Order: sequence, then C-alpha cells, then structure tokens
Amino acid sequence: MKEKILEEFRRRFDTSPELYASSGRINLIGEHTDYNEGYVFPGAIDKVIMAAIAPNGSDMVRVYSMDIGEYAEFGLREEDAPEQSWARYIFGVCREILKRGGEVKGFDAVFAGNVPLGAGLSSSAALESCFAFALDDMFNCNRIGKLTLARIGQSTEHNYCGVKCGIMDQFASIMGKKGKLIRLDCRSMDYEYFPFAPEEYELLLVDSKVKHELADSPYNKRRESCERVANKLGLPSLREATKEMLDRIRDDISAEDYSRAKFVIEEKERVLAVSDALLARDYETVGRKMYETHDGLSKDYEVSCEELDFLNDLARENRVTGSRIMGGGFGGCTINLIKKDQTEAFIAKVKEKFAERYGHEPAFYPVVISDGARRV
Ligand code: GAF
Repeated sequence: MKEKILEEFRRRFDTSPELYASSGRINLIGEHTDYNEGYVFPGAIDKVIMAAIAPNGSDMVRVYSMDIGEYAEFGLREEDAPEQSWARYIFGVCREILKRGGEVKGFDAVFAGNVPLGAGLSSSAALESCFAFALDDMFNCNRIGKLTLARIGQSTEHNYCGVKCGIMDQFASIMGKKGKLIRLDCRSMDYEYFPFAPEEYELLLVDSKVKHELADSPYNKRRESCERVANKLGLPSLREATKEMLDRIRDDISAEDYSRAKFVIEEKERVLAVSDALLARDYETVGRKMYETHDGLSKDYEVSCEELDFLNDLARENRVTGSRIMGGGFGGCTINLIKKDQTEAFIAKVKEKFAERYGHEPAFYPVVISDGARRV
C-alpha cells in the first residue's frame, strides 16, 4: 500500500511527502456505552488508512482518495466545505484543529486504506485519526495531545458528518497498542491497557456485508433516547443510573426508551464483569457476556438485523465461545471469541449456511490487535 500511495503522490505532486497511518478498531464489549459515559473495551487492528502528505505553501488542501478514485480541493475557511462526503472528514479535522487554536496550512495528500467500508470497523475514525495525527505532527510539533486528537475526530463526526458518536472509535484509533485492548472509562477518560493473547482462543470477525452508514441509521435516535431517560432521572448521563432507578420512572417514559436505557445499564456492568474475567483468564465468562450483549443489542437496543442475528445463531449452534454484533450495529460484523481449533470448521459452516440463505458468503477477518496512529 505504501509504495502504491507514494507512486500516486509523485504522479500528482512534485514534493516529498511524509507517510502516516491510523487504524480501524474492534470492540470486545461495551457497545453504545461511550456516549452514556460508561466503559468500552476496544483495540486498534491491523487494517489502516494510510496517507502521504506534504505542505504545499498555499492555503488550499488538495487530496486524492485512491480507493474512491476522486480528487477534492478546499480552502481552510468554514465556508469552503467540500461536497464529497469522504473529503468532509478531512475538512472537519482541519477546521476542528483551527477552532482549538492549532495550526493548519495548505497541504497535498494521497490516501488509501484496507479498512473495509461500512463494516463497523470505523474506517471513518481511522481517516480522521490519520489526518489529525499527521497535521499535529506536521504543523503543531505534536503539541496537541492525543486525547484532543481523538476529540478532534469525534467533533468532526458531530459537526461535519451528522453522526453524534461517542469517543470510542477515535480513541482506539489514536491510542491503540499492539497486542493490547484498552478499557476506557468514557467519563473520566482513564484507561488501562489489557494484554490480549489467549493461548487457546482467538477473535474472528464475520462481515455480513450488510452495509452500515451511521449517518443514515437511527444511531442518533438511540442517543436521544438515552439522553431523555437520563434527563428524567435528573442525571447528566446514564452512567449513574441503576435498574431500580429506571423501574421507578418506568410509567413516565416510553416503552422504547425504557428498553434502550435497560440495555445501557446492563452493558455497563458487563464490561466490568469482562475485565475481571479477562484478568482471571476466564474466557467462558467473557464469551457468555458477549452473547448477553448480542441479545440486548438485538432485542432491547434494536440495532441488529436479520443477517447479524443469523450469524449469532450459527455461532451458538457451533459452540463458539462468544459472539455478538460489533460497533454501532444495523449491519457490519459480528465479533467472535472462538477456540483456535474450531475456527476452520466454523468458517466452513458459516460460509455454507449463510450463502444458502442470503445468496452470498460473508467475509472473515481474523483480528490482529495493532498500533494506532503513527508516522510510517
Ligand atoms: C459507533 C460510534 F462511532 C461509537 O462512538 C460507539 O457509540 C459505537 O458505535 C457503539 O458502541 O462505532
């Protein structure tokens, strides 16, 4: 990928670029808890967005996306927003750096990636984090600070892409470390790296190929439900909410909001249970919690779809240790904790059964936990 990007850069521009990359992410458990100030458990993966970037001495940004095969250019003022949705991520990152008093000057860039699009692996966070990290390195002598870089990506989603996301994806993409998952407290932003390399088990993603686009999905509506319930409870977020508190206001809120909040309250507890189980190397418990999360996401939070529920059923039938929808939902991947000696047979079975029902095979990605944003 590196050579391909550099070659394209040389063809288009006559300067010497620096290369940067940032990663997609997985999340072991803790879904839709980030914007409720709960805990999440993500890690960066070995699928990246990579960009060659060089200052161009003007106040214009000129970018070529190799995967989309499109060129965009824009100025750095608010009113210069580009039309292409992919370019708005880069524009947003520039604007958010400038808003915080950072420096961004004109630059040329060519980028490409291997994070599958719309699969719930956060290709957009990888893109934002790659450019946020690069522009900090190039124009701000790395003064911005990693947490702020993650916030810059998150604000880009909020202000330029229409997704009111939490901080998990950008945090994982920026902070990821090889071989380590991160348990992040999304209220205090305290985090801890957990080594994850069980001898007997591995993580496998199964991509339903149902494309998910959070901007067009009811993702923001889920967030609104949670905020309504927190408001009713007189709390800043669902972080402090308990099942008892929720039951006390049950008659004052809609059945839908009740179910959404119930899921979040239960999910918060599951992340903590999984942390303890991981420390005790109790992978059976980790797996059981993943299935519980799937059920909650499917029935209470209602962010699953037929194909993902089918993949989850196949995992149960084949005695996979843990399996669940991963990420925002409405399509994309399941994440599976599976015994290494079962993986091959499980893949063969899923290919057959899924194709029989939906006419195409899913894709399979073994998870390799890797470093996050970096200069290459
Ligand atoms: C998406 C969002 F971007 C994250 O912030 C998070 O809410 C996730 O969905 C669900 O856990 O990836």
